[in-house]
Amino acid sequence: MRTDLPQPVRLADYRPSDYLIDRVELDIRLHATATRVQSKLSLRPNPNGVPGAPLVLDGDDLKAKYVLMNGAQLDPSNLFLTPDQLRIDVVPNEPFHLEIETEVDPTANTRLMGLYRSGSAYCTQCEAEGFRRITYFLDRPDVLSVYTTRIEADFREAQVLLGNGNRIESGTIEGTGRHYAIWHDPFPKPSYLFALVGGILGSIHDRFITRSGREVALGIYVEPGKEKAAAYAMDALKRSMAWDEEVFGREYDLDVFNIVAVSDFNMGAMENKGLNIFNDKYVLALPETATDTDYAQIEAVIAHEYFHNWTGNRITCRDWFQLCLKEGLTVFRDHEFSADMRSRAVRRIADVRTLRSAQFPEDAGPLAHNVRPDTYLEINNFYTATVYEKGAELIRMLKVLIGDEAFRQGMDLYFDRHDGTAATIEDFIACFAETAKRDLNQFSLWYHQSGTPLVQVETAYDEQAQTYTLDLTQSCKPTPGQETKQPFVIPVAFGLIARDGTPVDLQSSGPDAADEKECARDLIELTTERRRIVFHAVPERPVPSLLRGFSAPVRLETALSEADLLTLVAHDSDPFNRWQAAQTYATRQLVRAVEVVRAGHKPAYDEAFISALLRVLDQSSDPAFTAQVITLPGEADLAREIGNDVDPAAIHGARVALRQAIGEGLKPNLLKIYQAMTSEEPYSPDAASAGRRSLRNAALDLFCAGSRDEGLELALKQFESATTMTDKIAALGILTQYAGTSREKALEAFYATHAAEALVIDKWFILQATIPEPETLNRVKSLMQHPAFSLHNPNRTRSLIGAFATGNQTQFNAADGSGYDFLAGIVLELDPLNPQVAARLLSAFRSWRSLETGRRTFAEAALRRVAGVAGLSPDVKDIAERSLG
Ligand code: B3K
Ligand code: ZN
Repeated sequence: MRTDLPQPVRLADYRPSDYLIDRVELDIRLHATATRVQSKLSLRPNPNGVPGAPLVLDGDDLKAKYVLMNGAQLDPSNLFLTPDQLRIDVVPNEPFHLEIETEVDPTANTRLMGLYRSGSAYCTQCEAEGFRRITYFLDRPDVLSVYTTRIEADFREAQVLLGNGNRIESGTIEGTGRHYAIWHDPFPKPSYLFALVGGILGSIHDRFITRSGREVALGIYVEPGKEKAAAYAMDALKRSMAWDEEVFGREYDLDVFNIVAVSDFNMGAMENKGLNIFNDKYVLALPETATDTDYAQIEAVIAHEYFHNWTGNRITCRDWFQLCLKEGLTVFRDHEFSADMRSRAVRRIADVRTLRSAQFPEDAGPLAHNVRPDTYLEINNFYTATVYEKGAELIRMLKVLIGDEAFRQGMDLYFDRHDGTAATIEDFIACFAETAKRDLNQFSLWYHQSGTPLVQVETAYDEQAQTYTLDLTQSCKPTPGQETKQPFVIPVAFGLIARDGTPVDLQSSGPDAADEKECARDLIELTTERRRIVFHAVPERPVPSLLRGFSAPVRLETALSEADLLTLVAHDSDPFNRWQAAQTYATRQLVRAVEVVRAGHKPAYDEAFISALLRVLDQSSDPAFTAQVITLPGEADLAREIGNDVDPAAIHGARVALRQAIGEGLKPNLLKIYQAMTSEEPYSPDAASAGRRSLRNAALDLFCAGSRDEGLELALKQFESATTMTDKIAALGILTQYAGTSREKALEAFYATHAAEALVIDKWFILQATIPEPETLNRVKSLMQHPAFSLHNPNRTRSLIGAFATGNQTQFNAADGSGYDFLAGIVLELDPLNPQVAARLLSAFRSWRSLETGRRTFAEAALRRVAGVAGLSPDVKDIAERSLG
């Protein structure tokens, strides 16, 4: 436990390390409670550092056995050792060696950082600052070293021994029952990419021939008996490797690429060089245990970690402020990969949904921060949707602004110029400024200013002059530490649509000279606070389609009429905006309905919207897309839209009523779609088949909302006969939303069938935690006592507690504050065990200021209760204090 108060780290204070470590030789003898780590370091003074500076190595909770410099003991007056630091004041001004032995206890490591155990296996997690929990080191990303790692273990405990790079030797140690393997990674890397695994594991193997003809041996290691469930991950890996060669010209560089799936993992996965370690949720999939969404996520996470080999590993970050350099870019790359593997339009909609639900609230609340932060107390709290998802949007925007060709050239230049180094965002942007021959200073503001810009658009049609005018304005609310902002460069992709639904030819509509460039590219660059664009020779008032493809991460406000929105739903050539127009329409109705519900009345819904949905259903040619269109904005989306004085119960009531109206209005059509989308074919996880299942289940869900008894009967039938987890969990999800004996029976039956599959039981936890009824809190509390639950396991904790806090708007935000109290209590209980997961849970309070007064008061009290506890981890303390602001 750290006793010192955490000090803020500032980007402005960055200094190169005074020392560099060229080579690291590790000898790690695995033992359940007393693992010995011998580390031999080849150091030298950094020519860019301060000559004669003391050598300060980072540690975290370490026990040192001995320290030798150039083979000799150090004078005790020259060596300062604590669990958190090793300092040598007088250091030779030439290359030298340091040998350190530490002892660590992987079994007692509940934080899952450093060396720990997942089940009986040994594994590591070093990003961001976990390597210092294994040995003393210059644990910072700009110190790159070549590692050789010898791993030794009892053969009965760990038959498989894996490390970074290529295996160069292995053998047994006579008469001891122990064996060893030596791994060598020729690519210099920062310590956060170090990894090892030891355990009894099953595996599947394959190979990939790179485009230059090199053979790479691929292995995926899983719990014995689960090998079959790794086949899809292997397939996704090979497709990722081929895609990165084809689209980014990036080839894999080692002879082996291994992935290990473990059950205890703080996040999704980790891109350690040549040895990715994964949360098994993102590896294991069989049709009867994983949903289509699981398959899509596995594909995306496998790709993401693989893509890090170039964006993250070959070129790493100079310091942790540059996190988005590898994360935003790699998310962008995995989004592009998924778009190429599946339907681009449907992926874009899904990615924007995620951005809006995870990142927009961050940007609108007390935890708002820059995509590239300039200060942090605990870096683990900055692995956020802002760094990842908004970071990815900035790359996408850059590509829109400079065009595909200059973008690809800029990427090539970046890879050439910075390979083997630790780079910054400035280094990255400079490459594109060069290839696009364009000043990107204003674009860089996106990295330095937090908050979601608001773009407001007014339109005017002058029939006499036959002109059409767009007036665009941008603004951005203050965020913590940033009262005012400079205007952003905002690319607004657009088109105009005539009333008959045909696109208006922008070239021939004779734009003002100043706007010609915009019309040629179908792109308005909004670089100032206001901008006016006038189109000439426009024979009738058109409907504008703005921000096509969600060309910038902004909020858009237009004064489009309901009729305009319906024109877009029916005719926009941009599928994203067709979907968006339907969402906007539904959002407007729902926001109005919330007021009606709050006033104690029953809201009415307009028939035009329901008829528009009917046309979408009837003309459905892409089921996955149609499913997105008929899925209403969620309760959290509406809360975000409303923005202040939020009453989650009224939002829920309004949404239930609209769903009911749609279900009733479209009853025969929904049933028809449900039947048409039923398939007898054997399961395939491909996008088209998954799309049919998603439309079928979305239709069933709405059907139930309108015709409860008939719907529940269908759902029960589907639940009982389903052969895929997608259909089974969708049916159970519907049954769970309606109180009654069929719910409890179905939940019991589901548990009985899947009790042995922890990842499936997670789904069972999620469904129960998100029931929008007052009894749910008690249900969650008693599920915490269930033998399948453990606060020690992050997946279980996220499924039960996390789902309650972020997926159950009415009950987490119960008017009596009980949900807030509960979460505060859990965070305090979890903090000593696993501060990273505890801090993540606590961030569920991030929108507390937008609640109505009663709830706001309770939420604030719960946050204060947490903040007031002595001995909090830096992780939880940081989130609690920033949330209170
Ligand atoms: N780079 C890791 C995240 C590490 C999180 C440390 N708290 C996974 C990823 O983004 O690929
Ligand atoms: Zn990543």
